[in-house]
Amino acid sequence: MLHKKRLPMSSHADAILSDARKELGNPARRLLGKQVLTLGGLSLLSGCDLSTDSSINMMLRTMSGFNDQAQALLFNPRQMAPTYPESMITRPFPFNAFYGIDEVPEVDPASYRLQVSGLAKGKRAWTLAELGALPQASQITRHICIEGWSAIGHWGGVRFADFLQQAGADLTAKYVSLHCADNYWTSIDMPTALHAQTLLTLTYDGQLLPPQYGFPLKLRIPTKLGYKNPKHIVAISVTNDYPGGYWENQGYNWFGGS
Ligand SMILES: Nc1nc2c(c(=O)[nH]1)N[C@H]1C(S)=C(S)[C@@H](COP(=O)(O)O)O[C@H]1N2
Ligand SMILES: [Mo]
Repeated sequence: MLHKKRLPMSSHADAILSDARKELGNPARRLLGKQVLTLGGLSLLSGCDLSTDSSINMMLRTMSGFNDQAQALLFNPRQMAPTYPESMITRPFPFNAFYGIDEVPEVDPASYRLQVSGLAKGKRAWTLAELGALPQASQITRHICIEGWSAIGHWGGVRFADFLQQAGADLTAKYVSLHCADNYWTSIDMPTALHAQTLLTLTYDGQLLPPQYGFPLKLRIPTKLGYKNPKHIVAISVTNDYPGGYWENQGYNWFGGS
């Protein structure tokens, strides 16, 4: 059963996960009425404290086996990702991209514009100064990469919900796609875009976002896996047509989190 008593983790993790897998193989209705799981909830279920490499890997393997529909049923988009004290920030924070650190794109802040297109009234370009002038928020959350590592970081910026509102986005649209200076792209559903912890970040650890972590703009979504946290964003599009993504089109699960 999914919500069997929580057992001391490590030794029972395998058995609990295999139960969870069987559960997912059953008709979707069996999942309804059961405890709604988040990434954090799944980590408890799997006995993973999200800090042990082997248990993270195990959890991620299980997660990537879930199809989008099963995840949509299991994960509650209103659930909050855990936050952490400053003392737990991972230093140095890891770099990751589909290329090496020496190929990080250089974006000129003066000529930079964030282009908004699609189902939005305010189809316009935003300067960094304009984004910096919007109300700012910050978070210390855990970034989880499907490749099997996680790290806690400190990001600051504009709540994406506020930005979308300011940009005149149609908040009833299905998707928001995000396009990056390195030609990476990903897309998210509107409930995730509007989630209180989804942050259009301009800073890392109180400093301007460093190049390797996504200068000048990274969308931080702590309820999603790393590949759904695009760096170097240059264009945002609001759409009802499924936009896919760089890794998603190569088989990574589109839902990618809670
Ligand atoms: N533009 C862009 N964004 C990206 C990626 C990328 O290759 N290009 N990789 C993703 C993946 S898989 C991860 S784990 C995180 C890594 O972010 P970090 O370098 O800040 O740790 O960026 C995500 N966003
Ligand atoms: Mo990743």
